[in-house]
Amino acid sequence: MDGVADNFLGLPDQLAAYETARVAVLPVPYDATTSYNPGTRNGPRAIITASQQVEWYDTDLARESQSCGIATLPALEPDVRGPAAMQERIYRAARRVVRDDKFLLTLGGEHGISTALVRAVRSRHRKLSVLQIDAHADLRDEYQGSPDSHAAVMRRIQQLGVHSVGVGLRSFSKPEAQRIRRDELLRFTARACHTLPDWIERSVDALHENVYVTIDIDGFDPAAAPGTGTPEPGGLDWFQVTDLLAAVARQRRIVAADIVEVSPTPGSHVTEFLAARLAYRVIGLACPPTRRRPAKR
Ligand SMILES: [Mn+2]
Repeated sequence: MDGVADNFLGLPDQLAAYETARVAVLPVPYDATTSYNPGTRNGPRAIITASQQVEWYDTDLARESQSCGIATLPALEPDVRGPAAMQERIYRAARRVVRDDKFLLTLGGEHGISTALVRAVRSRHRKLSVLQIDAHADLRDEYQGSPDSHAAVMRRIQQLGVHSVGVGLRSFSKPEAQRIRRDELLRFTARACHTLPDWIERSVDALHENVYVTIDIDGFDPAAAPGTGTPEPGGLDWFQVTDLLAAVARQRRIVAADIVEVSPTPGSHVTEFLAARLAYRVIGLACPPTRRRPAKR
């Protein structure tokens, strides 16, 4: 053996080739607007390295999911001209994948990248909702002078006219709380997720036919995912998040996803391993094995 290939899951060439893969993993090591602990630029690299230890057999799905083909794209370099130029660069890279009819899984990087990703996915998929898993509401008009800030990403997505549902929230400002009420946004706090028996059902019911899933890793409890810029106590656990995703996949179509705000911490690989397992689960849920197509005549 030549050793493990340096791509997502460490796949051999025939499963990692872009032309035939149903899934494209896009690393975006970008953290220009991270407010507290920069380091999410190291997220994609750490997640890909961790993914090479992930077992291909998914015990919950009771199948291997890598056979759909998963191509790992080159990391998207930051655009030195600033956040607006970076948004455009991300949009173009994502649009290419979406136009090629592949499932786009983006690894951040900071949460601000999701605006461009959602724009690209919306150009292909109508009836689109965004499902946000996050500790924060991210509904600020701007943050630290930047409209492209991670703390404003769900407001930007709202302004695109894209419907969204949020879960796991437990840290937001008074104006954000007022916006949630005034605009009648469906948002489940982490407390609600821990106490209401039907939060998953109600979340899925509210989603449109096609779903973009944006997972800020800080939606998880810091015990499960400590490596992130702004950890908040009282978060979701692995089974809450994966049960939610399974319910979405059963009743809607997950058309693309991102996992953002992973900030590797020296001495602990917990967060990037969780992110790698989660990315693989999302792929497995979104791209179930297809029946063999009839041979072309
Ligand atoms: Mn967050």
